[in-house]
Amino acid sequence: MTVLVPILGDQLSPDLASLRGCTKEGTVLLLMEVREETTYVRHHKQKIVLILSAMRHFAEAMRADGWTVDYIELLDPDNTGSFSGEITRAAARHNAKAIRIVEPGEWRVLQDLNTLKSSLSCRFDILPDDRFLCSIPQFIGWAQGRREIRMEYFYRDMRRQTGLLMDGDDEPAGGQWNYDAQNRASPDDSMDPPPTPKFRPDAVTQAVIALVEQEFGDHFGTLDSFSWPVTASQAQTAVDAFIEQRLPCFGKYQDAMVHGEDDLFHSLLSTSLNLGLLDPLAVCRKAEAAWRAGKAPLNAAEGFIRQIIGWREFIRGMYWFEMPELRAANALDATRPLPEFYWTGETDMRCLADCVRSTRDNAHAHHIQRLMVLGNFALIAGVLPQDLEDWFLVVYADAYEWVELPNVGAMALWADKGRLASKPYAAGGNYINRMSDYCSDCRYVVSRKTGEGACPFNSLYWHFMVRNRRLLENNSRVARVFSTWDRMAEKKRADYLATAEAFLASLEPARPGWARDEP
Ligand code: FAD
Ligand code: DLZ
Ligand code: SF4
Repeated sequence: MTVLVPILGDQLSPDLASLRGCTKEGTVLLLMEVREETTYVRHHKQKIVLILSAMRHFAEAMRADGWTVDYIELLDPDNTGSFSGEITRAAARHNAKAIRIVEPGEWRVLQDLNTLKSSLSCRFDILPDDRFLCSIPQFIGWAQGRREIRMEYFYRDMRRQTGLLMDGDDEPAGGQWNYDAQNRASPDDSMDPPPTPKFRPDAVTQAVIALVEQEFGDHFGTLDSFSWPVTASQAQTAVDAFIEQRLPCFGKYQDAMVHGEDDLFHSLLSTSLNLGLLDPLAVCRKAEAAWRAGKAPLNAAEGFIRQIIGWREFIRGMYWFEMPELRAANALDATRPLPEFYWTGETDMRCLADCVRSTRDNAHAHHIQRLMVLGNFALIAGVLPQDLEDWFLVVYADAYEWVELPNVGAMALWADKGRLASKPYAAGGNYINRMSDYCSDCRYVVSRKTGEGACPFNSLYWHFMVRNRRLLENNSRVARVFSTWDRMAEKKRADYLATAEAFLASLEPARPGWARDEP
């Protein structure tokens, strides 16, 4: 009689709660490559390679450490194609007296596991995922009953809880909790981002690449440049390179965008954090140590740590707090289908074309590209949230619903009516021009507001505000926008709206089948 410990593809951590207290002799670890997960959306090819290769490497490492691992490959003829089917089969195969699993990252999978639990006769424990610093009940306790749920206050509690960047129990290092005001520099000539480490595919990854080309060859994205860390030790190499070479400028240029420069000073650690190859707290402690040793400024270390113990934890808490309603949320009644250029990159808008190119080639785009270019465009063009959510879930190697959905639905599209973000992140071309070098070579003219050749972001911004006036004009952070609109000459207002409408009419909707298989 054994204990069966199923480990999901984003739970690749040797100190999982489900393994604690288990003996190597009496335990079987179960890893499952299943079609339900590889195809519930048509993931970017690099995302599937990353997850399956990391799973295979993790299984090897656990075997080498003395654990018994039952690994179900995708093409195993007996593979039932689902977590439930494979756990049921394995429970019988190993005569399991108990099953222990860490709670999954996604609501959809938790529903399936709860159904499975009620159908199996052996003991079935679903344990909290304590790789996150804030448990789901702790977050819900914090959020429930608050008038405003804001990341900043949550983040301060996480600083106190972890002791990161604290002077004593209650004082933030340097006297301020947040140095964001120093983190908004535009790109400039002195910027010289060092190359990020690239991890060339080994034999295991190459076998998975061949498998993915064979089974999912028509999914979005290219595989030529696959170089993500697929083991914990590669991920550590990436952390060390980041802390030493890029952390010092991370804060300052956090919001900058440069055509063809895909990584800048970002860490590129999200794929490893989300797979479980890295411990978030350990990564933050390294960043803090770099600051304390005088190797990185405080605004950089604080900015980076805030992304992880603030935003990442907050987003995960909000997911479980708001599901399942968040998946259907559409507070702004947006109905436009996602434009085809999100998949093809074929658009004259240089900012969007570059972001889609990076997404296709790397299964990655950095935060400000996701929020202020890809998200902002969809927001002001009125794209249906569920279309954009599917796109984001497909295209990024770090995308799981727990992190994608609150970022896209709530942060970028304000579909939750501001429960997560106090105002919509809507912006015209000026913002993109200030933070990037995109506009100088664009077919559109960023300073032109209306008519032929005008940057589409400019008129769409006003079209969005006017469309949503009823909901937004009572928001104190947006209200003055409407005073500006009301003071504009009538002709100018009409030109804005007509320019936006002509542009919207020219958008080609995405053909069906990019994100999900057609029924
Ligand atoms: P860095 O800029 O180096 O930041 C460091 C770390 O902070 C990241 O690795 C990540 O773990 C964390 N982080 C920063 N911001 C966020 C955030 N808003 N939410 C959660 N974690 C954060 N991140 C994902 O991991 N998966 C997603 O599917 C995802 N979808 C997004 C969709 C939109 C519309 C937006 C605006 C953001 C999204 N993010 C997502 C957050 C962020 O863009 C990525 O985490 C980041 O770009 C990953 O690159 P990096 O590791 O170089 O990050
Ligand atoms: C995303 C993904 C993919 C593409 N494939 C698998 C897989 O074959 N086996 C697996 O265990 N996990 C996979 N995953 C990750 C799961 O979708 C993820 O673990 C759940 O959605 C819970 O977050
Ligand atoms: Fe994007 Fe407008 Fe700038 Fe062109 S001009 S790159 S469309 S913001």
